[in-house]
Amino acid sequence: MDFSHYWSARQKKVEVALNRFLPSAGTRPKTIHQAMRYSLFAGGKRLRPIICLASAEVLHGKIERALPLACAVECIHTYSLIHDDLPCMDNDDFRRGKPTSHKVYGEGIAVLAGDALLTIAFDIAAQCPAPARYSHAVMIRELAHAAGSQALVAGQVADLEGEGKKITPGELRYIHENKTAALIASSIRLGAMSANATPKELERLTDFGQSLGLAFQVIDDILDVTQTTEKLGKSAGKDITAQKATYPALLGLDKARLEADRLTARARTALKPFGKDAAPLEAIADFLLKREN
Ligand code: GRG
Repeated sequence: MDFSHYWSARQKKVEVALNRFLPSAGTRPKTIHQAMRYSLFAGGKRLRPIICLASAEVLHGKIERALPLACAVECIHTYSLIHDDLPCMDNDDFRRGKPTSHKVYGEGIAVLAGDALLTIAFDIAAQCPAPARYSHAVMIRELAHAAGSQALVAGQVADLEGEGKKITPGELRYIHENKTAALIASSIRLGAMSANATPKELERLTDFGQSLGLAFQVIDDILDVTQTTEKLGKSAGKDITAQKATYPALLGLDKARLEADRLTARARTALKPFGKDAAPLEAIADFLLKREN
């Protein structure tokens, strides 16, 4: 498998679909549609939509059927980044290699661009054809849960409340599971649902997604202390400045790396029953472990 070709072809597919789903930059009111597009097309990796499509692919589903769900997840992710960067949250000036939304459009429009991306995600997801085992209601509720107060928002709340405090490894895991792993696991689950996964297949892919999501955040914590702002496209060293609890801070860099290895191995084990069909997801897990941004 030529992974870099696979990844860039999938990115292209996602870019084209997102462009089709989003109102044009000239749609009234222009400012909000420009701001939504500014952040959405700022050069994100497209990890979540790509794993959503790959999950469908593992089950021999058509990736076109998963595309609306993949794009919906990316809209939710981008909303969360815009809001996370606001002065009242993480207060960052730099994201995806560009000035953050509020730096370009002001705080009011940045809040609204996030709101509008969150809302349009559900409109886009509803355009996914429903497979036999999963109704639209089930898939929309999956997305709502992943974005809501018991997952993504829960993680952000715990993160905000934990700043400057000494937190336990269990509390750190709670933050990472909710702030990061929940949306990653849901991306996998939604891709699997679009391909009409059996309950057992869905369970295995959920296990994969949860371990991959945690590994992704441990690696993100490591990169924050080992990479430059230019390489990351977002401010490096932020976690230390904000006195955030991270895996390197809690365990040290070497043990944090071992934890990322362990979680990636656990993710790969969950794929074993799929045999060779799981090749795209295995390759993605390996790529994420070695990534530099
Ligand atoms: C505002 C409700 C709300 C939640 C914010 C996403 C988030 C929660 C905070 C952003 C900061 C952070 C470290 C989040 C953890 C998830 C993460 C590592 C996001 C960055 O994801 P990438 O690397 O980003 O996939 P790109 O830009 O490539 O899409």
